[in-house]
Amino acid sequence: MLSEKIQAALNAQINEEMESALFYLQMAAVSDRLGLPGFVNWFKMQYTEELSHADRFFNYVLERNGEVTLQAIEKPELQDETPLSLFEKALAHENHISKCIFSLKDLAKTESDHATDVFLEWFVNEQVEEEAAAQGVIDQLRLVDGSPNGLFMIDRELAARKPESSEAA
Ligand code: OFO
Repeated sequence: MLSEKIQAALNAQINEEMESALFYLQMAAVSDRLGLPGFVNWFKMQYTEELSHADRFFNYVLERNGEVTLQAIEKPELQDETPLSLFEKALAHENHISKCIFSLKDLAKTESDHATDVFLEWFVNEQVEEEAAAQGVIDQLRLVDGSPNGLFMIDRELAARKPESSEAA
C-alpha cells in the first residue's frame, strides 16, 4: 500500500516523464528543420524511452494498488535552437529529472517505503546514463565547433542509435 505522499509524488513523476517525452519529440521536429536526420533519430529514440519511463511508474503505482491521476502537460519551450543548444537543453532537463528522482528516493526513505526505494534504484542508474549520453554529444559538438564536416559525422553517429531492449520492461 502506498502512502498518500508517495502516491502523489509517483503520479507527479509520471507527468514529468510524459513531459520529457513531449520535450524530446519537439526536439526531433526542430532537428528535422535543421536538416539533421541523425539528431531526429536520437531524439525520437529518447522520446520512446521517456514514454517507457512513464509506463514503468504507471505500472508500479497500479501494482501497489494505488491510483493513477494524470495531469496536464507543459508545452515544450524551444526557440532558435542550434545543434549544441538542443543538447545543452537536454542535459539541463536530465539534471532536473535526476533531482526529481533523488527527491522521490528521499521521500521513500522518510516514509519507510522500502519497495519504492528499491524500485527507484533503476531510475538512479538510468539518470547517470542519460546525463552522460547528453554530455558526450555536447563534448563532441564543442570539439567540432560548428564545422559542417564535424556536424555531419556526429549526425551519422546519432543516426545509429537503436532502441534498447531493456526499455521494453
Ligand atoms: Fe530522461 O529520463 Fe526519464 O525523464
